[in-house]
Parts: sequence; C-alpha cells; structure tokens
Amino acid sequence: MERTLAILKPDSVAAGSAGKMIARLQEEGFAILGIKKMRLTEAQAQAFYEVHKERPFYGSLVEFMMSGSVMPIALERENAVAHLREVMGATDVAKAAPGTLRNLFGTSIERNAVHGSDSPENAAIELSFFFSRAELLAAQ
Ligand code: FUP
Repeated sequence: MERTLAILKPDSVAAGSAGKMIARLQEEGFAILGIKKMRLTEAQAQAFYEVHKERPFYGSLVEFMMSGSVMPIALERENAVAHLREVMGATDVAKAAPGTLRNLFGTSIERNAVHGSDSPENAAIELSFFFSRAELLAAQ
C-alpha cells in the first residue's frame, strides 16, 4: 500500500465539483485516510509551492491557491502516487486526456482542479504539510 496527497483546488471547490471528484477517487480504489476543507494563508501557499518560486507563474499560482477553499485529501491505494497522476491527467488541461479529473473539471494550466504528489518521497512531505501523524494513524 502507498499513500499520496490530493488537493482539490479553489476552482473545483468553488464550482461545487468536490463531491463528484471524491466519488471518482473512491471508484478508482483510493481509501480516504483524511480530508479537510480550509483556506490557505499566503505563507502556506508560498511554502507548498516553494519548489516553483523562481518560475514566472509562481505569484499567480500562489494567488490562485489562496483565492478560495481547498480540500487536502490523504489517499491510500496500491501504486497510489502513479495512479493518482493518471486519474488527474496532464498539468495543462488542454493536454489532459478525456475523462481525467483535469479534463473534466479544470479550465486552464493554472486552474487545473486538482493537485497530486509527484513521488512517494514528496507525498510523505506533502501529507505531513496538511495532516499530523496522529490524524493519519487514527485513520487506519
Ligand atoms: P503538476 O505536478 O502536474 O501539478 O505540475 P507542476 O508541479 O509542474 O506545476 C504545479 C502547478 O503550477 C500546476 F498545477 C499549475 C501551475 N503551473 C502554471 O500555472 N503554469 C505552468 O506553466 C506550469 C504550472
């Protein structure tokens, strides 16, 4: 079993798509270990995307991530990281395969509906950004 972090982004939460997206994740075999609805502070949005801080889109990405509620979700499944990336589709909505979450619920490369960790190592770091050890232990 492997764990990963998904975040339903402000665009999909504001659009009322969270329920459909969570149902799809469960249909894909993910167990939901933890789920929250929260509004990121500027410091949290900056820290979460720190790896991109030199990129031209960083400021706009941080603004977007603070613009409304997000829903971080701790997920568990076999091959969870790779499978979530497959279900999400490409970063750029225009390149996301039909039926993927970004294809169905995103509207641009920035407003792309959902985040998913890109490696098991980053998944562990990102899960600990939103969920305490106690919260994830309690879910088992
Ligand atoms: P992903 O892992 O698919 O979320 O993609 P990245 O880590 O490369 O990018 C993180 C976020 O930055 C994307 F979800 C959206 C945003 N982004 C842009 O706004 N413009 C770009 O050109 C690339 C990424």
